[in-house]
Amino acid sequence: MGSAYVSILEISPFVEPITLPNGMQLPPVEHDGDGLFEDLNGDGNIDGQDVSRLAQLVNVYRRGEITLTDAQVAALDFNGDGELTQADIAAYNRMHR
Ligand SMILES: [Ca+2]
Ligand SMILES: [Ca+2]
Ligand SMILES: [Ca+2]
Repeated sequence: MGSAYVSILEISPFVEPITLPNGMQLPPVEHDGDGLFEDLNGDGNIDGQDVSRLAQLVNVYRRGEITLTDAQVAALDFNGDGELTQADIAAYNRMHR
């Protein structure tokens, strides 16, 4: 597990943070080694702030205001359907609340 976790960090799709249209920067961080980047603001805690950041990010992404790479979408695809949608916010809430 240790080496797998390191390799996930090495290929982080968020080497460059995502910049939202309002100027907020999101540097999502993998928190538990499952390949999903649940610490959206990268502060080391999983809490309500991350849920609201995820909701903001999904909203601007769905409106076409930001673009994400396939690897970034995969890292935030909390329900595993291959897309980043409102359903991932619900899935995130089920996983982390
Ligand atoms: Ca994770
Ligand atoms: Ca956080
Ligand atoms: Ca999804």
